[in-house]
Amino acid sequence: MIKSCILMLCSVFLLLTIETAFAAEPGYTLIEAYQTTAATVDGKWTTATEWSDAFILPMAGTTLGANGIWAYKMDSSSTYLMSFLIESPDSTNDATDKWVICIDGSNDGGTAPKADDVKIEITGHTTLTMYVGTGTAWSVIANKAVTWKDSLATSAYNSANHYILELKADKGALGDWGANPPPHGVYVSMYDASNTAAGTVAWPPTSADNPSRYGLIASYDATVPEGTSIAFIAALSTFAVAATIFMKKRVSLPKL
Ligand SMILES: [Ca+2]
Ligand SMILES: [Ca+2]
Repeated sequence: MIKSCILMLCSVFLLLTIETAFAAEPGYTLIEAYQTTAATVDGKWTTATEWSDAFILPMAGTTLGANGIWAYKMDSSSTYLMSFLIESPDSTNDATDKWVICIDGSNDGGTAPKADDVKIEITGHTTLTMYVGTGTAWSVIANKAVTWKDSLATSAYNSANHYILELKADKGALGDWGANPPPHGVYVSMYDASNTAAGTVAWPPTSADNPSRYGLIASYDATVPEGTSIAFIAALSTFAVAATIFMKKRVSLPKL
């Protein structure tokens, strides 16, 4: 028990150190899970366990459910494909519905997007636009081999028909930061034009235009045993995040 407590405190300290060093939005942290199953980009859970090997977070609040979730995992086998899943409660096809994923590749923050920051924006369920930072704003660039699909489907998190996005992006092609391991800044959002009261629902609830307040992919983890779900319940508490990482790491720690 004493060893466990020491390890827990070390994990918390390490995470707090990481967050301080990289100035990410406090409490919005995940780790890069290495996949055991390759996702099929078809806008739905192709199998019941397609995303069970990913790090899964609530889009808002602390509950994984119908209000929205997102998930991230990595295929490091050859092309460093980042795979993303976002589920929105949205069920209406509007021309200005929007998905956004931003990556701060070098995780160097800044209050405006820089050359190592990319924004992937999908509008109206039809059109992908990609941007790179200029130092002061976003500039449109050609799609860097990002593949995506969204569709109306059900899932274990929402039994009603709702929009589900699946997207893959090759780290090595996205930006000049290359296929480096984390840390990376990350921001994801969804917007339903039929629900303007909700507005843009984002993780973290900040701005795509301000990398210094993105969330943080703090590190990577290749120790997830095959078939083990690492679905994450509560993202808002730094200590909960640290505890979760501790619980995962504990599997592979040598006995003291
Ligand atoms: Ca799928
Ligand atoms: Ca909509």
